Amino acid sequence: MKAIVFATNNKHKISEIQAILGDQFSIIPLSEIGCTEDIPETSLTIEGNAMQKATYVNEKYKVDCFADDTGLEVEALDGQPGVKSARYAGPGHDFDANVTKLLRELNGQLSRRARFKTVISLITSDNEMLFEGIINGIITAERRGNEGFGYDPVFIPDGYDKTFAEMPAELKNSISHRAIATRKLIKFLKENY
Ligand code: ITT
Repeated sequence: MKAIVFATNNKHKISEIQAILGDQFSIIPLSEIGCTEDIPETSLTIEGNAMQKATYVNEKYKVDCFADDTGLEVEALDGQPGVKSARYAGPGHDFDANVTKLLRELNGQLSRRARFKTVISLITSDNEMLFEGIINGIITAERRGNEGFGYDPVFIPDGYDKTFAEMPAELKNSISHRAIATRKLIKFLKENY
């Protein structure tokens, strides 16, 4: 089976993307190439951060790799937290504090519409590519469910009545922002890698 480095420190992303890749490609984690440091994410856009993470690993470790940058864009908050989704409530990547802040900011707002956007950047010796996945939905008033991670307990995708955290992982992994972007990555890798 072909293998490629996934430039992430987020274990949830690794298990979701490996589940979507199935037995077509396997992921080499950063620990296996000796990359244990925090990768800089200083861009003002999701696309820029995805490319920054993949470029960092490609240049420093001389490996083909891909990275995922994801943001939750909330209509009533002018697209926030967006590119700052991981650090919305402050540095430290605290999922729970981020969700608490989001629910507080949305208190009393008329629109609860939001979307998840994932951009996957791929860098190989022959190509630099971006693949996007977007899913629209609404933010609930309270947390619901224990599956998934991050903002999953408060996001209901359009066409469903459960949050991502109330769904079995197989369902989230078949419809999510990350699933849409990953399927585009798989198609490209199958044809070009
Ligand atoms: P990397 O090492 O890949 O950068 P990260 O956790 O810092 O991992 P991001 O910069 O892409 O990831 O930050 C996005 C944040 O948005 C992440 O910390 C989660 O809180 C949230 N998030 C990302 N994907 C999500 C998903 O599928 N469901 C719910 N929340 C998600």
